[in-house]
Amino acid sequence: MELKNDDQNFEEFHLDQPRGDRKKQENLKPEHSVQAADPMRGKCPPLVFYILLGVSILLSVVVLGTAVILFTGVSEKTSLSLAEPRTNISQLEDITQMLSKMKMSDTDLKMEISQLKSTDSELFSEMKTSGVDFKMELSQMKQNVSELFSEMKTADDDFKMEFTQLKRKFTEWSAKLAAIENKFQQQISDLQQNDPRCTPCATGWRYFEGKCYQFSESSKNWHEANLDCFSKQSYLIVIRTNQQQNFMKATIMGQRCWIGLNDLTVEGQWNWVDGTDSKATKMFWASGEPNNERNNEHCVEARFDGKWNDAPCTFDFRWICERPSFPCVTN
Ligand SMILES: [Ca+2]
Ligand SMILES: [Ca+2]
Repeated sequence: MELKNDDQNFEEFHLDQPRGDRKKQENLKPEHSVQAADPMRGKCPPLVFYILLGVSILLSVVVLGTAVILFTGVSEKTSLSLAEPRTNISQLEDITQMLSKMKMSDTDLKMEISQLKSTDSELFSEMKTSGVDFKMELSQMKQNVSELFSEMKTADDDFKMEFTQLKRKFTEWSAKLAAIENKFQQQISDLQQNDPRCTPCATGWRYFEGKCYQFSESSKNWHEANLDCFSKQSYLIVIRTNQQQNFMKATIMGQRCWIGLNDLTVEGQWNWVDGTDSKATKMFWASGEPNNERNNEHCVEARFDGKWNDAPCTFDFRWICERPSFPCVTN
């Protein structure tokens, strides 16, 4: 009751006061009244205020930080979203430039390929032309060589034929000459056989059964030996009897000598140089002879043992010349 009264008095007091005074009074009233009612109430308001203020500041900081973060995120997103188109445009421009360069390179490449094709075609054409020319030249050369070989073969055949004919004629003439000389010498011998001044053979010749023989001191081929005998009015020895064969064998004393037998005219057909028929005389061939080895043995030699062997006419042997004896030759 006392409080109520005090309030009422207080109200009355304020009603009686001017407004300005009343505010002063109002401001002063709680202090005085609280202090008067509860001495602890004067200390609480500042603490709450500070707490509230701190909370408010904290909230403000949180809100502000959140806003800043959100704003930053949005800004970044915005900046990124703005930068992407620029990057894409730049990349697109780069791709466009690359495509343009590739197109130019492709055009250049096509031109080079075209030039290469043209060059290749020209080169192939030139090679083809050269190949045709070369084939023609080669064909012409082959033909020339073939003609040359043909001419050489013809010339060789003609030469061989002429040589064979000459040899045959030579042999025939040799035989005829020897036969004539033999006959002539025989006639002389018959006319002068009783002359005591005569000797059968000239100096250097050996007499045997009506014939004179000379043995060479050197070696020559068959044709040279045959010519040597002709130059001495004689011929290569003609062996007609066993006695002549033994005389020849004993005289040569193991040396190989040409005799006047050959098959130069016809292979296998043996002829004596004086025309004596070989079929009418005895032959003294060595065992296995004549064998015409390598188809090149056409002249006959007397071997070391006196047996006969057909041999190449180009071999060099000694030789024996034969001629009829001269009953009336004076030394
Ligand atoms: Ca022969
Ligand atoms: Ca032989």
